[in-house]
Amino acid sequence: MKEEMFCDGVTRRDFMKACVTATAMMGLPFAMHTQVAEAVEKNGNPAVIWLHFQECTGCSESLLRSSHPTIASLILDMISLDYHETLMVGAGHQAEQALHDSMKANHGKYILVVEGAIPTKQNGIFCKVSGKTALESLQHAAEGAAAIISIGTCASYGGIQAASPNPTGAVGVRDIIKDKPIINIPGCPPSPYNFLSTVLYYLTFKKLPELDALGRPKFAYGRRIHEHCERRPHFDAGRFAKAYGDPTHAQGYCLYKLGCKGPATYANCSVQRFNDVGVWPVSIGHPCIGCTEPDLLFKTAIAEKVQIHEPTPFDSYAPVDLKEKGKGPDPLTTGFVGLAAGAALGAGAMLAKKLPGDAQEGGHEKDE
Ligand code: FSX
Ligand code: SF4
Ligand code: F3S
Repeated sequence: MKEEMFCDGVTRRDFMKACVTATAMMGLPFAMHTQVAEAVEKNGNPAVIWLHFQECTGCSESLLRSSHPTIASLILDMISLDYHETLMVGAGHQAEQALHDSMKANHGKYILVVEGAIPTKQNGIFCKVSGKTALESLQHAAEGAAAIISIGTCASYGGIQAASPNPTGAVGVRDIIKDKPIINIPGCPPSPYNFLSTVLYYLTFKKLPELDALGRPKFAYGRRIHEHCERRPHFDAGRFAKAYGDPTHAQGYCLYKLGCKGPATYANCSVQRFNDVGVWPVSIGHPCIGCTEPDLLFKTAIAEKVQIHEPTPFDSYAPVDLKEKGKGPDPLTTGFVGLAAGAALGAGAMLAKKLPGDAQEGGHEKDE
């Protein structure tokens, strides 16, 4: 029997699965996934204008490379993407006309998505598209926007362009636009699911999700990576990887001593994972570099250890099986457990308290 399609390349079944995942991610009761799906069908197709400034286009790439269901197909079918410099077929005057027409026709209603940082030194001459500086384009497009989504760390806080000595004076959208609702979806690149869930939330409830002090949706950035990392049992047991490629690393030990910023990084990478193949940086052996945090990414060395403040307990207690290294608790299960409740403060947290600074070299560590 031929499967019913939601849109080109996405079956209705995949669409419903995406709604269930997004509903869980947003921390909503399971039963609400039908409301989310209905809202998409009823309120879908808001006009979206997507501007690119100083960046690597990895945010768009991350979105386009996702599959099962093709998140890009889903998003592109849910919204009316009127202007996106790297995806649109039109170029030159034709593209500029599309931008102008959409901004005029949808004034006050369109969602502005910004990818990339905005240079501000010397009146922003370091980034120009169609004769206008990024600064001018952003200010102009923001005027008629209902809300702005800063996708990626560059648009959120300046990203790599803002790394010292920040020669172009690169900043994020929130440093420039002060009179519009702005949602930051940081990550370098960010999870496409966080973008999808934010758009779904907006379509369903006609308002922004609850944001933290850095403008990030709490449903995606409300917990530290360290609270739901599959290597956490190793951390709690004092087993740390000492060098890349050595037996401690190969056995999947905790990456804290290699500089993992998970204890200070708010994100859902270990729960949602990337590329639909269940991986994320820590699962493939690289320490988290804190790419969702303005004070960590490009501000601290990869090997630099973070201080652990307010130690929090691990959110699930999956067993550590050294024969199956890297295969931690099921991401969705971890997510649900994480959403449900925090566990009691345990021995791991007490150990964590002793780790900052030189104390982490103490007697808890095991060398096996
Ligand atoms: Fe920045 Fe987007 Fe990093 Fe790149 O374009 S968040 S450099 S992965 O992808 O803006
Ligand atoms: Fe996971 Fe990093 Fe925390 Fe270790 S320090 S448990 S690798 S998040
Ligand atoms: Fe970034 Fe750390 Fe996640 S580096 S992708 S926040 S694991």
